Amino acid sequence: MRLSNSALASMGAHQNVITPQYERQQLSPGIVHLGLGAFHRAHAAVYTDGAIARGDQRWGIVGVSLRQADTRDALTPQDNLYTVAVRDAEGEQLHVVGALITSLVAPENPQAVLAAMADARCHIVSLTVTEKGYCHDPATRALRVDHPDIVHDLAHPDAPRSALGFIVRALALRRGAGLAPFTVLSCDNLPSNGLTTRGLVLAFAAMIDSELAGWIDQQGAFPNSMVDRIVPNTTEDDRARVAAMLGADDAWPVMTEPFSQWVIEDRFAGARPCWEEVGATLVAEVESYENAKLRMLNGTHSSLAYLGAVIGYATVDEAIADAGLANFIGAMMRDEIEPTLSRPGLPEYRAELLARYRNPALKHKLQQIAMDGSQKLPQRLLGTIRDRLAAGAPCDRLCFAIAGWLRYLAGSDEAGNTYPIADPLAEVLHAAATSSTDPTAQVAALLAVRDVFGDDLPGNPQFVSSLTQHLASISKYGVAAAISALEAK
Ligand code: CS2
Repeated sequence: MRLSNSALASMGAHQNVITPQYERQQLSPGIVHLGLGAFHRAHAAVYTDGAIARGDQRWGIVGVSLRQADTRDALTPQDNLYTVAVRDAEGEQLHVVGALITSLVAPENPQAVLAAMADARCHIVSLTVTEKGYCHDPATRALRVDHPDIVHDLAHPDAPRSALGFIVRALALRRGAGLAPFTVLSCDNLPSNGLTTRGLVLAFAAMIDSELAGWIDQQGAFPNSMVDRIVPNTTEDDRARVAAMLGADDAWPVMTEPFSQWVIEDRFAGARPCWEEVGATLVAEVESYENAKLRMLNGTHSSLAYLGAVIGYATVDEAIADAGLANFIGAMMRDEIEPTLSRPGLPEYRAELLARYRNPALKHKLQQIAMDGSQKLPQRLLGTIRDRLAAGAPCDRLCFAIAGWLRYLAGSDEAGNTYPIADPLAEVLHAAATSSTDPTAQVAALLAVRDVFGDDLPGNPQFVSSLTQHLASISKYGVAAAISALEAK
């Protein structure tokens, strides 16, 4: 039996399975979400499902995949129902989410996406399109006017490909129809994600119509938000286990941890769900939360991913079980990241992160986190390094992690097993890691990628020499011994 509305109706109450207790047919399309991946389905959609369950039917989600048809193909035959499996050492809880009402595939029918966004009932367009989906330069956060999707969307504004193209065209349609703009809610791991999105939308709109840009500037809303939940890719084993527990086949359940956090700046252009009643935090200022999360969680996640993968570990829990790596990551947070942050409770946050990494049920692949380093490292590690350098404070572990990335980019681990580098800049990065065996030359080649390092870091002698020394040590002794040497200093 396949998961569906009728299957749900015939399923008895199960322990450990929560199902929608509301009339799905009554939902109206209040949110259009761009980027219908596992993260959205395990995070914001769960909060929205909770808000709907409290009686507000305005918040059905129209999910949009900007590239592939696979999510739509999996979910449409099951009435857009799907399961969130929450797992840890204690066990597993299933939550069947009913908030998604339609799944669209943008390249097949951009008009349908624009129509949903321009619908008077739509108040919010949210996004999880990953860092590279913003078509910006990661070091400066400026719009890349030479990005192929941006070039395309400027030439064909009525059949866009990029998230920015869809947002600007839909806002133009709303303005033409005398409607208010929707709120644009970025849920990606970018610093000041709302402000960054606003800058990019305005830059793109100004290239099409300056009056439109002025209207968006005046009436639009782009709240910042901090999102946090670990969501590994779903495997065939996960599908089989969920089917057995649920008593119905779900073609694409999503896996996650018990922890979930969403901090949202309360600045909306129109209505919004009462997410604060179901666990989200609505506040006046989000940047300090975002910075702490990006630097503490994502910064150490990426460090673990590169260093752990080079050693030969497959998952986060395997890597953090290595005492040398765990101590290194803990000390990196305590001594080098926390002093750059202004939030209270950082030692407790650190302990909580290490405990989340140890979750043995998630099997979160290091290679999943390792992808797109060029888009991630500026906000995860390089900003922290800049702050430490400016304060004249040590940042050896942070630099060591960057050296670990460079070693990772060679494309094989210390046992000689190869893996592909998934990154929009993969070619130039792999070339930098392999063009020479001399660490000084490798570092120079990597730092030439100004999109990542900007113009300042490549000219900073302390940064360059620390990176070079650590790469030399990793190349000569291996990651584990190089960490021991560093910590013995
Ligand atoms: C991870 C994040 O894949 C990655 O780059 O660091 O997806 C991380 O799991 C989430 O941001 C946790 O909130």
